[in-house]
Amino acid sequence: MKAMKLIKDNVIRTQVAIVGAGPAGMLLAHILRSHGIDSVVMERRTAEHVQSRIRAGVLEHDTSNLLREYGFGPKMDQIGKPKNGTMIVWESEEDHFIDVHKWTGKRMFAYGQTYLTKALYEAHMASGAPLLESVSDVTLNDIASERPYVTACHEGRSIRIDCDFIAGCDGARGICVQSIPSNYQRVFEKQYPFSWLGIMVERPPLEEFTYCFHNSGFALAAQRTPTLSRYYIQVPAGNRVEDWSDQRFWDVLLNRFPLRISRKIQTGPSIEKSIAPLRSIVREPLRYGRLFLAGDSAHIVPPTGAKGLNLAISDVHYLGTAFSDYFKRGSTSGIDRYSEIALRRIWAAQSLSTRLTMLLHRCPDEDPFESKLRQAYYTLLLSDETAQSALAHEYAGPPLVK
Ligand code: RFL
Ligand code: PHB
Repeated sequence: MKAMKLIKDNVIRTQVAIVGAGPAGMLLAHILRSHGIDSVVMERRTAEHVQSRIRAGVLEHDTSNLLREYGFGPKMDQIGKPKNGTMIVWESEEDHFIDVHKWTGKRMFAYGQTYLTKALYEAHMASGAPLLESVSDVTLNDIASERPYVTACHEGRSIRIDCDFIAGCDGARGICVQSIPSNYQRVFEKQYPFSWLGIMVERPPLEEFTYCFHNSGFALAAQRTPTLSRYYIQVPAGNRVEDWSDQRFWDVLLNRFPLRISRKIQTGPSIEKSIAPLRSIVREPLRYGRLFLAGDSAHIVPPTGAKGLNLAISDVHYLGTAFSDYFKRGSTSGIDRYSEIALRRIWAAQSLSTRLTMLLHRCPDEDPFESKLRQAYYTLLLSDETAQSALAHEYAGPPLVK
C-alpha cells in the first residue's frame, strides 16, 4: 500500500478513487499523476487477467497523439504501425478504401489494446502508485454528498477509501452504473441480433485492415504485428465459442472474403478465440453527484467503427483535465461540462459505428428494403468523393476539444 495515505487501519484517503483498471482507469490514474493528483485504483481481476484480454486494435490519429503526449510514444512505436485507412471489400463489387490520409491528412494507428494495457501497468508500477487487485464487494457510498467513500474487500480485509471524487471506469456491467438511481440517468440502448467471433493466429496478416460484406454476413481481417493476425466473423447472437472449431471458423471466413482476398489469408491454429455480442449503449448524463463515468461504463459502441478504446481515452483525457482544474484552481467548470463535452464525441462515434455496422452486417430477418438501402449507400461510396471524404472524416474521429 505504498504511497497511499492511511488515516487509520484500513482507511485510506485519496483525491480520486478509480474503480476498474482497464485502459480508462489506468490512463486516468496516469493523467492524474502527471498533474500531481493522487488516486487509488481498484480492480476486481488480477493484473495477469486484465493484461491478457484481447480487444481493440486501431487507434485514431488524435488518440495516438494524445498517448504520445502522455509519454507512451516510444512503446507504441516499437509495436504499432501507422495506417492510411481501412479497406472495404464486397462480393461482386469494387473495393473501397476508407482513405483517412487522403481526405483528412491523418493516419490511423494499428496498436493492440493488450500492448497499451501492459504499458499502462508498467508505468503505474514504476511510479509506485497504488493498485488494489482482486478486490470484491466494491460499494460506493454517499456519492451525492461532498464526502463520498468506497468500501471493498481486499486481501481478506475490509477497506474504506475516503475521496473527493469517484471515477467509474469499470465497464458496462460494473458497480458504478448500478449505483446511479435509475430515475436520474437516461439509458439509450440498441441490441444487434449478432455477435463477433474473433480469433488470434500466429500468421502474417493481410497488408490492410479489411472489412468484408457477404450475403451470409460480415468478416474482418485485422493485424497486431508482422507475424500476428486477428480475424472476426459475424455469428448469430447466442452462439458460444465451443460451437466453433478452428476448421469451421476458417471455412466461413474464407467463404465470405472474395477469392482475390481469401487466397492471401494465411490460416493456422487459433491461440485465442472469443465472442462479443454487438450492442450500443449511451448513458446521460455521465455524472451523478461525485461519481463520473468514463469508458465502457459510460457507453458501448459496436466494434465495427473501432471506436470504443478511442472514446475511453478521450473521456479520461477530458475528465483528468477537469479534475486538475478543480484541484489546482478550484474551478468546477471542467467537471460541470465533462458530460456534455464527452457526449459529443460519444454520439459521433455511435453514429459512425451504427452506420458501418448496418452497411457491413446482414440481419437474419433483413427485409429487401434494407438490402436495397445498403446497396445504395455502397454505390454512393464507390462513386461520390463527398461521401468518401465524409466517411473518412468520421472514421478518423472528430478533433478533441482543447
Ligand atoms: P474495460 O477494458 O472493460 O475495463 C473495465 C475494468 O473494470 C473492472 N471491473 C471492476 N473492478 C472493480 N470492481 C468492480 N465491481 C468491477 N467491475 C468491473 C473489469 O475487470 C475491467 O478490468 O473498460 P474500459 O477501461 O472502459 O476500456 C474500454 C475498451 O476496453 C473497449 O471500449 C474496447 O476494447 C472496444 N473495442 C475497440 N475499441 C477501439 O477503439 N478500437 C478497436 O479496434 C476496438 N475493437 C473492441 C474491439 C471491443 C471488442 N469487444 C471484445 C467487445 C474489438 C472487440 C471484439
Ligand atoms: C481489431 O484490430 O481488433 C479491430 C479492428 C477494427 C475494428 C474492430 C477491431 O473495427
